[in-house]
Order: sequence, then C-alpha cells, then structure tokens
Amino acid sequence: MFEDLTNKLEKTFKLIRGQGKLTEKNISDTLREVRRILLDADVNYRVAKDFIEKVEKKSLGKEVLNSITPGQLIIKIINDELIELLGGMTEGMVISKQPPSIYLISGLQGSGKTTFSAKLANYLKKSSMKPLLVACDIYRPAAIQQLKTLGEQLKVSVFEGVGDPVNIAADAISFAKKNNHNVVIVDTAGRMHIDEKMMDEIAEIKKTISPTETYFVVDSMTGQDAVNTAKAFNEKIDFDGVVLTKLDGDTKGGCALSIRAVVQKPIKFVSLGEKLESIEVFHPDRLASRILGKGDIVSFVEKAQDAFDETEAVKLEEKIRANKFDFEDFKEQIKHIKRMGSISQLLGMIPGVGTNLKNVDIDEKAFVKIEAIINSMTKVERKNPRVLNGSRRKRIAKGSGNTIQDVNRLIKQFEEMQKMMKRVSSMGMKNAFKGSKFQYN
Ligand SMILES: Nc1nc2c(ncn2[C@@H]2O[C@H](COP(=O)(O)OP(=O)(O)OP(=O)(O)O)[C@@H](O)[C@H]2O)c(=O)[nH]1
Ligand SMILES: [Mg+2]
Repeated sequence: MFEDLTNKLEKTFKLIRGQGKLTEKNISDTLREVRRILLDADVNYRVAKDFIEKVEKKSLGKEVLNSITPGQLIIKIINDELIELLGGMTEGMVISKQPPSIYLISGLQGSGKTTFSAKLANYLKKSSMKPLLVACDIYRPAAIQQLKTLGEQLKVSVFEGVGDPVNIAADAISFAKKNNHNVVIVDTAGRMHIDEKMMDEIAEIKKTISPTETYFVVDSMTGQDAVNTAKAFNEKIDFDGVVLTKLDGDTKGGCALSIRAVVQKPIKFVSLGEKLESIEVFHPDRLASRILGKGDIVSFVEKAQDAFDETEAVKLEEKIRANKFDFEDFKEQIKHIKRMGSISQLLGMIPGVGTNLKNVDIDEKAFVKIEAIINSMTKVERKNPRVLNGSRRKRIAKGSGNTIQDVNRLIKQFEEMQKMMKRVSSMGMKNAFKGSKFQYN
C-alpha cells in the first residue's frame, strides 16, 4: 500500500533523522521535498499546501530547533499532522439502538459497492449480527445474481423484491423486521454523478428508509477524480462516511490522503482485496504509521486473532510472553497466516519489514519454501533458533534445496517476528483491543 510514497518519505527522513542540529533553511528544504512527494502521490494541491504550512509552523518553533533530536521531532510532527489529515480519531460504524440498523451503500459504477456490501455483511455476521443484503441494482442485468452468489457464499440472506429500487428498499426493511434481521445493507446501482436521475433515486431511497448511515464507496485507484465526485455526491445526498476500496492495488495514496479534508466526512472502512475477509475499520493513526514506514502492529494482531481460535491464541500468547516462540510454532502459525490474507500485505504491517522486503518476491509459494526450510531443521534447532550458526545454515540450505540466502532471510524474518511479538505482548494484547468496536446512536 502506497509503497512509492512511503519509500520517498523514508529517503527524505533519513537525511534529517540523525542530524544533531537543523537550521530553518534545512527544515524548509525538507518540507518542500515532502510537499513535492505528496503532490507526486496525487494529493490535492490545497490539501498538500495546508498540510505543509501546519507542519512548518510547528517545526520552526524553538522547541524543534533547540531539541537534541530535531529530525525525529519533525517526523513526529508530520506523523501527528498526518493523523489529523486522515481524520484524527477512529470513527467506527454507528449501530442503531433500535434494530434494524440500516446501511445505504452508494458510489460510482464499479467502485466496489457490491463487494463491499458483502464484506460488511460478513464482518457484521462475525460480530453475531444477522444481516440482510438488499439488491437495489435493477439496472445491470447480472447485478442481482452477483449479490445472490455472494450471499450464498457467506450464508447471508439476500432480498430481491419487485418494483423500483425505492419500493424494494422499503419492502426489505419490513421483511427484515418480520424476520429478525438486525442489520440491513442496501446495495444500489452504480451511477455517475452527472446522472441526475440516478442521483435523485438514491436521495429518494435515503429519504424513504432513513438509514442509520449512508456510505459512499470510492475506488482509491481513481485519485483526485474520486475526491471531486465524492464532494459532488455529498452535496446531493449528505452521506455519513467514505469507504475506500482497492487499497491493495497500485494506488498512489492521493485519494486516501485528500478525501477527508476535501469532503469533510470520515473514512469509515477500507477494502484491500477481492477476498471477502479483506475489509478493515479505518484507523487514521494506523494508516499514518503505515505511510511513514512504521508498520501497523495492531491490525496485524487483529487479523491474527480472526484467524486463530481462542484456545490456540491463549496458548500462543503464553509462549510469546515467556519469550518461547520458536520455529515449531512458526511452522504451525504459517497455517493460520495463510488464512489471514496475502503475505506481502501482512509483512507491510510489520514495522521496518514492509519496505525492506519490497523487492523480495513474496508470493504464496514462499510458504512452501519456508516450510521446507523449517522441515530441514533438527528439533533442537527449531526449539532454539539461536544455535543456527553458519555451518548449520549451510546444511539446512542444502537439505531443503534452497540457497543459504534463503535460509538467512527466513531466520531474519523470524527474528523480526519475534521482536514484534515481544512488543505486542509488552503492550498487553488485551489492552490493545479495549473498547467497543461500534458506536451506538
Ligand atoms: N483488488 C480489489 N478489487 C476489488 C476491491 N473491491 C472490489 N473489487 C473488484 O472491483 C470490481 C467491481 O466491484 P463491484 O463490487 O462489482 O463494484 P460495484 O460498485 O458494485 O459495481 P457496479 O454495481 O457495476 O456499479 C470487481 O471485479 C471486484 O472484484 C478491492 O478492495 N480490491
Ligand atoms: Mg454493484
């Protein structure tokens, strides 16, 4: 995610990080460079300008110039401002105290509405809710079937209905009430903002069903265009939150970084792939951390929690606490990791690992390699990786049909993972997940 942006920022920060003293001039030069990087990433011009002005104002304060680590202080200021730019606090989804909670999903053609509707249903089902998906796209012939197929996959009911989309939506709400669905997700037809008729239709659906929240789904690959359309849409239907999709693609980051500031509505969810599990609640601080190359530990652990069953998780937590996580466990965990999603996405969440491993070709086949290497270790080596000296590594490489570099790389990854786990456990895994996932209105 946003690799290019992260790499360029890291390069710039490297120049100032270690410096014992900074002058007003090299602060200005650095920030000019950051501004250029933001514009390259397709961040809205005004947004980039305001951002740099804010950072500059804080950076030129006496505190920074007199600090013993001025470079790091500036990076911290950038981090804080980035969090602000992305919305500050996490704004979870709002759940209605009086069920059903209703979510109206709007957006441009092909932005990912139907996929997101299914993902949201899956996400809420995992939180013990009983969602109903509603097919209001009666215009594209295959649209209803698409939602039905997704519903079957997830074992979530799909409401088809008859008549125009406004009627279907209204009928779906009555159906949900009768059948104890406490969540209704209304998937609508794709539209172009210039299409007044379609805009009026969604405004009419909104008026009729009074959704708990209306989301606007944005394809993050479409950059500033998406931001401008979101603005136009918001003026018409006054939505509650933005959903950013396709963040797994080769997106530059401009859309994600500008949309909150331009539209003045929070980003609520992000979608990172075609798999139905690839949905995350949006956390400004975590994205800022990823953009600045610092990884995203908390999301990593959350994903892990989803993939593990609870007793296994408790066992693992004990091992981590006791600092006894070894290659045996690692091998066992690979099974779970496979369930967690794409490995390169996961590695991107580990501090310092994401960009370092950028050029390493990490595909799912890498697991086969990892498993072969671990299988070539003796039990003693697996239990106590510290004994893995040069000659043992050579033997393992030969035995598993890999190069010594492969073995070294795996051991390094393993050590990173151990370090990360230690950090998480010192944070207190349970404390990391305090608080409710939802807000109630
Ligand atoms: N890589 C990736 N692809 C996605 C994501 N979300 C959706 N897609 C793909 O994007 C395409 C369009 O997704 P849909 O969910 O059908 O989009 P839509 O907004 O419902 O489209 P219309 O109903 O035609 O307006 C599909 O091929 C999806 O698989 C995502 O987060 N990442
Ligand atoms: Mg659709």
